[in-house]
Amino acid sequence: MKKALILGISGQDGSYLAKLLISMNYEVHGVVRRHSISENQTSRIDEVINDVKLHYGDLIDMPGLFNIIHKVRPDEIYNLAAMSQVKISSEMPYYTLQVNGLSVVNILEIIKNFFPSIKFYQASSSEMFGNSVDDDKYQRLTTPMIPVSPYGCAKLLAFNLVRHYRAAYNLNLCNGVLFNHESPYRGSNFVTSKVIKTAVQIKKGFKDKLILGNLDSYRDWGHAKDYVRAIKMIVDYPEPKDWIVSTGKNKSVRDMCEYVFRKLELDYKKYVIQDKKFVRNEELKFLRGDSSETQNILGWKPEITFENMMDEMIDYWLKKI
Ligand code: NAP
Ligand code: F7E
Repeated sequence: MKKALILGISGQDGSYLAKLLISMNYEVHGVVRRHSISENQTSRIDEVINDVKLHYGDLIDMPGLFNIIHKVRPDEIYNLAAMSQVKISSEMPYYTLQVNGLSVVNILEIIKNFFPSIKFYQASSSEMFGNSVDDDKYQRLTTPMIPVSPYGCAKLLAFNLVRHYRAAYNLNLCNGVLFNHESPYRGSNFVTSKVIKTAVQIKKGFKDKLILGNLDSYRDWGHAKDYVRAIKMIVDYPEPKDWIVSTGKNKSVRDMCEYVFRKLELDYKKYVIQDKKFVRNEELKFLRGDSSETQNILGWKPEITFENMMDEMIDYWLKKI
């Protein structure tokens, strides 16, 4: 039985990945942080709680991580843990750099010095590109990476560390550069969940407006379930390297609002207002990834459409509220 250690198992992607690995007969271990409300530690993994082994830890606690890795002896480590909200990263830049960037060197040092056979996956992000776009209006691995947030800067540090340790020490390390991906488990301070949750509250009469920031930024939105399938295929590929995971299609925040409100038989123009409180200091305006190499070599392709994903999230919030 292979063993996997998921850092960030309680997050959106961690919970989908845990389910996938359990279905593949893995012994799944995960690191959770201590919360004062203990239910919050595991609310997204309640369904599989008896099938995973949890360990308390934190990415910035290197001795703690060493002890977990030493005890578990995983075949694979998936680093999905991060302070993952881009706007909040401007409010806590130092912490974001520590968790999302510097902590990765701790894990890489542990692997290099003690467990060099471990396969390591790093959750890299399209936020690393900033506003760079190729002439054909796609981002790919060769597109310059000029991040526009502390989050993006930290992810770029980790991305480069992984690339460097792989080349310098011949380790089995890979980066998945994933574009935005959503699901019913998406935190409600990310724009898709925020829009859907608030639109449902408006529909049910609990709210009368939705306050947003920039409506004209474009995102390449896929489904987390499809993207964790790609993560596993990346780790299983015999040669460790870096990959783009995206749908290749994008929409504006405005298009997304229009779709969600229309589905609920509402006109978004009557409810959506803008406030600079939600506008970013430096906006990333346009993301659309070229994942053709990933699709051609790994045989991965996204299966869930944007519309099906939105409908699933709308149903989820209609039942929850
Ligand atoms: P998420 O829902 O915010 O989950 C993040 C996970 O990291 C949570 O389990 C969180 O634990 C944990 N975490 C945060 N700080 C930690 C720390 N200091 N020590 C240990 N664990 C910590 O994020 P996600 O959407 O699943 O994304 C997974 C990864 O992919 C992240 O690294 C994210 O930056 C990256 N990524 C995401 C996207 C996307 O669109 N979703 C795209 C590209 C890259 P708590 O529950 O305790 O907070
Ligand atoms: O914003 C705009 C906002 O917070 C999307 C993370 O998973 O993907 C995610 O980062 C867009 C931005 O995601 C609001 O300005 C407008 O243009 O849902 P988001 P993100 O910043 O793209 C990347 C790939 C990651 O790696 C990250 O971890 O929506 N927007 N009004 C708003 N966004 C939010 N959150 N709230 C608003 O009110």
